[in-house]
Amino acid sequence: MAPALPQRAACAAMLLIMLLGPGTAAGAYKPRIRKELRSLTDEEYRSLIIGLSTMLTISTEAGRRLFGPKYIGCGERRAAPRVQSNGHNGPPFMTFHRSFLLEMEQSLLSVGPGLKALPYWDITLDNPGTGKYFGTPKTIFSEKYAGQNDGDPIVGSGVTTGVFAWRQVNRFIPAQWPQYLKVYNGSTAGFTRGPTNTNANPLVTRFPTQNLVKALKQAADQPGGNTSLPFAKLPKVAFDMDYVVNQNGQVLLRYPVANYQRCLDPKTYKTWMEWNFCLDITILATAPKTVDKGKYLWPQVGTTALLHAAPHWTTGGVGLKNNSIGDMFDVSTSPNEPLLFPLHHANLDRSAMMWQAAATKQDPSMPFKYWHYPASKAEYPTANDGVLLNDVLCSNAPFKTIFSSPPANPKGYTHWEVLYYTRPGASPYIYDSML
Ligand SMILES: [Cu+2]
Repeated sequence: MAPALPQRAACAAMLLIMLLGPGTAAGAYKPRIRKELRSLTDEEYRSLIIGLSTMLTISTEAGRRLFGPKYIGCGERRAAPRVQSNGHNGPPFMTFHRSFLLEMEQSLLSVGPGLKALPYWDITLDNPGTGKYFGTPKTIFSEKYAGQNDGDPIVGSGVTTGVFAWRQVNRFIPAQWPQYLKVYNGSTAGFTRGPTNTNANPLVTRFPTQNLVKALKQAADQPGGNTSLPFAKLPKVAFDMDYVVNQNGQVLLRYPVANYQRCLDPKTYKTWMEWNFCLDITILATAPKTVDKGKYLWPQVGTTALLHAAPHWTTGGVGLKNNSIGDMFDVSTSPNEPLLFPLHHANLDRSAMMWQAAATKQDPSMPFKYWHYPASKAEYPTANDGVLLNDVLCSNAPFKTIFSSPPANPKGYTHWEVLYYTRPGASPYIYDSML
């Protein structure tokens, strides 16, 4: 299919920039450098927490008067309406999260200029046994950072440790969300959680990871797997969970460096979707029939495709009854975990950016092909509405201000624009591991 006109113009501009070099076309190229959480200076970390706390308490309107037009309060920052607008389960996973994080980063920087860029959380540094910070005061599961991996059983697995200890999830107030009511009405328990999440704990919740292991084993023991779990339909996934049990009897999922690195190889994972399949087991489960799903699971490292899921699962967990799930496990509203959510997804974006850079080095025409991001249903038959290359990203709650140029379509940026504006050599930010 011929690209849409704005896309052709963008291709021409991209060609010019590649020929001249980014520095020649638009002045010296100085992207923000995103660092690992534990590499932040004390001042940067303080600014991050002040920024997050401010965004959780001050509305967009009030915040813009104080901090300028890039500020965004938690009401708009929450993912739910956007998730209902197709930010998951297919090609848009990373264009959505990249945009979401960029919007958040710009807001954080406007609140706390001591922060230079959004940090990321490298889960492999906390990997039980081999992670550099595992068992040290610098582990993310410490008082300084996110608190314990499992919540406190005395308060129904609520989070009572870490920098955001005792934080409450907002109740859903329809009058606060008039523009989104068609797609989002809060949880059945009346909180800003996913529509089917019955968790009634007002505290941010982290159910024990051992519940999850139990639930997955039960699913695996059922004939044909548990059909309510999309990933359980995948061959041999249900379930070779890779975990250890610590001296307190807590289950900790493992995610070693080799798994993270595997997804970066453009020789094995040649296209945008192949990288996605490596990263995310749910995307793999919803892939078209023609995709050889086993390629991404076996005989390779079985849990590679849990790079997205593992931190959600181990910190969110499940309640084992009535579809009650922990906040980080809730696909609609996991930003209720103010530190873990953005930093984990920045780590996924880091993988995407490194893969894109490696794929471009191998084949310099990749940016012109948008890394083979699907542009039509013929290319990706299981695509939902709004997720193809030229579609407006999250049309129910679109992104309109994340780049310095306005969107070509006044309704909001499209997936190709996100890929275009964040391409190697032009993105407003990169990661320290790319230097
Ligand atoms: Cu996620």
